[in-house]
Amino acid sequence: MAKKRRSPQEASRDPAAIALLERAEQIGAATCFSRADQIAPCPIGAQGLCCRHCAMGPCRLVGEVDRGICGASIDTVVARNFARGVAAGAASHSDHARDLAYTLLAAAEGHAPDYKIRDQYKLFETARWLGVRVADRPVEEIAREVALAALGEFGRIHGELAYLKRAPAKRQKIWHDQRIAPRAIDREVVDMLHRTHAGNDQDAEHLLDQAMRCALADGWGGSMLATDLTDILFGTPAPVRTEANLGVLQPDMVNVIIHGHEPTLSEMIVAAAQDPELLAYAQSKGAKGINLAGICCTANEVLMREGIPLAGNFLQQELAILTGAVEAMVVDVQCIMEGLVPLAQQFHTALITTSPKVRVAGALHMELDEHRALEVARQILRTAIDRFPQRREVFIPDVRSPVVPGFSHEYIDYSLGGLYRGSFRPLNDAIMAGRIRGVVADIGCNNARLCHDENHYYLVAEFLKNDVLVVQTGCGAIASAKRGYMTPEAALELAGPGLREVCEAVGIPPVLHMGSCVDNSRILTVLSQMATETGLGEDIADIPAVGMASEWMSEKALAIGTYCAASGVYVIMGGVRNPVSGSQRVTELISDGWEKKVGGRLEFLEDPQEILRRTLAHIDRKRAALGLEPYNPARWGKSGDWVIGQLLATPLEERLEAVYGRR
Ligand code: NFS
Ligand code: SF4
Repeated sequence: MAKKRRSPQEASRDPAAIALLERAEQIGAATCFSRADQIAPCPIGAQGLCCRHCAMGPCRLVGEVDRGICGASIDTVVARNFARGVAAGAASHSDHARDLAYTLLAAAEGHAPDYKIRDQYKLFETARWLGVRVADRPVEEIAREVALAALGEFGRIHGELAYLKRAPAKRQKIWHDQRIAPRAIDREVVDMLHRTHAGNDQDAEHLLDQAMRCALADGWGGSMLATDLTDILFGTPAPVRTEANLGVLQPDMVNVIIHGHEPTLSEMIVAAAQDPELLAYAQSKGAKGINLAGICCTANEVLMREGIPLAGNFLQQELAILTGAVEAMVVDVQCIMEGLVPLAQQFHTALITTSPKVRVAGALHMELDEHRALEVARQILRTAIDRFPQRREVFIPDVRSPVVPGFSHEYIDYSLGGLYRGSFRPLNDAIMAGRIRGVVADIGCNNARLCHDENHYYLVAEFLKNDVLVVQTGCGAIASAKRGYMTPEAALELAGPGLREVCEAVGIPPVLHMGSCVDNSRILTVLSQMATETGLGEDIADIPAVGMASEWMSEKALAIGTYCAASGVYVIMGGVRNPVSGSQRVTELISDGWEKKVGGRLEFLEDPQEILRRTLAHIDRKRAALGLEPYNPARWGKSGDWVIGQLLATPLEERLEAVYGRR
């Protein structure tokens, strides 16, 4: 059953994407957008009702059929499908962390000469959490032991993950009482796969408890380690100013897109792109220079630390190639569409895989070797430069926005403390006083079944109007970057009066880019620090905050949603159909059931207005539970700066609407 073909304007809210979708139609190129129009989602699988866990099946539990051949119930099948998704997501983030630990180990032992310890302070802090002695020892020795201790967390024999201690005491107690404190990262993933094998754990609630434990091993294990190890090797982010959207591609330069998730090779490419020899080589081929731009979370990693511009988010990977201006797209792991291959073949673009784990049939493979990483990066750039003379027609939409990313929790701490001395006190005070109504983390993906970026744009703008501070990572962050929401100036024009006062005082944008998807661990750290400061209760669940992935698509997003819920957060997965809707019981277990057990809940909601309504209601409920004054925007906004803000003739959001059309 083919669906109706969407127009470019129905498929995306981003003008650069719309222009390139029109281009795709002109030249008859297929993209994930056109394929989404062709393939209707299977209604049985979409509700979690199809089991393929053994070869007696697949069993499709519909109509009269309420058990599989083995007798598995609907609740079991739905819970198993969900839990396997969480395990895959947790495995992805965590395996990424493992590779960084090996890179740190190689650097510390002197086998990876191109990598250095760039942030010693972060190394010492990580050492303390992992129980590695710091005092008066050579940095390499500490780094080596930190890498080994990090690797130890994957197969820890006794006890539980070291980083659980970073959560508020009350949260740790909940995990212990519920017996969901993760023991070792690999163990929880393997345990989840084991339990979901045919004929094993067949109690939906018990399966879902393990899904929480497995997800926690990601959030407070794999992802948190990935963030720390990346900061140690490449530096802890601080604000930089750069640009976002496909308009960052340069018509007269060799354009190289770095796409995927791991910064290990892309950081080397950033270094190699400054090599005078390669610049001369590019010039010898008629190009003015080498221009790098990023897609997905590799983009976020090098954006946060090096200020490399963003080309776009998940649904823009194919569109980048459609510009005809990309000489090479270099990919590492995760979120890489195989659809890139046929498209790259229509152009002069070299699609280059680089991870030992990821090959794509039809792509060039140039594998990252840590012993000679910079040399591999140089070879990749030479390959890109060689393609430049083959370039034909170029179509780069003139669309880009300024962006100020780089908000690590350390930087937020510093920027607040810089004014008031110390920690998250000012943020807590602003929430307690009602200047900031609450906090929303809008994270996660794009989904080709939805209108690209629409939910992100709409929800973030609404939250700002309602004095809600927004923090973002992943492709949601890239959406806001492209939309112009991530500059301090945006606060003047978009934010409600209270939020605007705070942003002006501290000099931060009202939407904070906190990094890649593994950097959702930074959000856990911020929430933990807010909960341990006085005034907002004593646990993450007490804070007036909501997490959401308003256009989610990946299993990684399921893992993130689950570990946030298990950490006490109300989480909304937005856009597409509830993947556990086949079972009323599972739907209740992950919402009301989890709220009783762990204080957080997971809901799947398709309608963005409903997401907005429930988010604000939850924030107000949490405020009331803390005994805070009800949110009242009329109290704020009398400062001089605000009056100047009022004088700005047209608010930014209205100007954006004039360009992009009203929602
Ligand atoms: Ni997160 Fe980052 Fe984007 Fe979704 Fe994919 S890139 S890891 S999974 S699509 S946000
Ligand atoms: Fe069917 Fe049971 Fe096999 Fe699943 S595990 S495919 S429900 S027989």
